[in-house]
Amino acid sequence: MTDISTHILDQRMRSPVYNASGVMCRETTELEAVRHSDAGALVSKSCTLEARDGNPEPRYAATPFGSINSMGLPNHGYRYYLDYAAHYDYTDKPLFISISGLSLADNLHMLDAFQRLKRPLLPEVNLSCPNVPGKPQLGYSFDDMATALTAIHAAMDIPFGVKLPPYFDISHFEMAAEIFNRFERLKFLTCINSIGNGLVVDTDSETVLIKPKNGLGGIGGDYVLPTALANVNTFYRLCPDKQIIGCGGVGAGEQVFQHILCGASAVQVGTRLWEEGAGLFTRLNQELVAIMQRKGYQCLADFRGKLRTL
Ligand code: RRO
Repeated sequence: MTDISTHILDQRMRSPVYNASGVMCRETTELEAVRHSDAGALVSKSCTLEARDGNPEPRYAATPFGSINSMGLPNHGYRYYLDYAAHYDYTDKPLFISISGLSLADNLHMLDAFQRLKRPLLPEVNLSCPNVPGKPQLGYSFDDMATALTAIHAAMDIPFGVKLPPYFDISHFEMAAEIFNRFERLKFLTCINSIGNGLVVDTDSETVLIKPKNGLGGIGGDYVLPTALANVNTFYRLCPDKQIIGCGGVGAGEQVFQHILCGASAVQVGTRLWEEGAGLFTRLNQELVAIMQRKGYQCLADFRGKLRTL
């Protein structure tokens, strides 16, 4: 028997794979589809204090190697997801709630409402939305991020996590890790959000693919796998008391395996889920099991974080 179950904090997941925030999670019908799939957990669309329509369309495009998006945080407002979380059956699979306030005060307000539910939901604070014009990604401003985490940590009685932008420089990994390690109840780091502000060009029409921001948008899919794995493995090494959730470039069981080998405790899927739908999770589980059987691994702990260097 091959066991692909995992834990985030004390919560068991039957499979390590689930949706990345932003994909199949804005509507309760979509959240329910992920819940009824072979995903091991689900996470809601990043929410704001008030509902948002998001950026003008087209704002997502599939490309040969992945996707580009500038959704602009379309969501129903936090009360909609609060209601879902209030009625959720937590014996089924873990529920993560993504929070992406437009200010620290908004984040504190929403986090307080969610923790007052006194349910075992797992808040994932999004420090890395690349697509709201005029709002820089907090994860790239180390002083502002430290200030925000200090206030959030002081206000939180329950464990929480953060969704991080990709980092590209060793000094930035070290500075970010030093900040995260200050906060005991910050228990998980989700690496990575899309690579912000890429540009995909159509040669025939000589145009951009999406309307907002002159075509700039967050890049996901195959393009981002090496960056995602670098972030997972580096924070796994630098933050030994945190759990890492991998995200980026997963299209098959092989990439799930690689994320776990680099140290991920669970693995989110964005672009590929958008393209393939929730049946994807059944396939990923089967492909992961096949790789583990070929290698003689019985459970994820047999290889998690055991990436070898030369
Ligand atoms: O809604 C979005 O445009 C969006 C968000 Br909040 C995010 O965190 N990452 C992304 O690629 N798109």
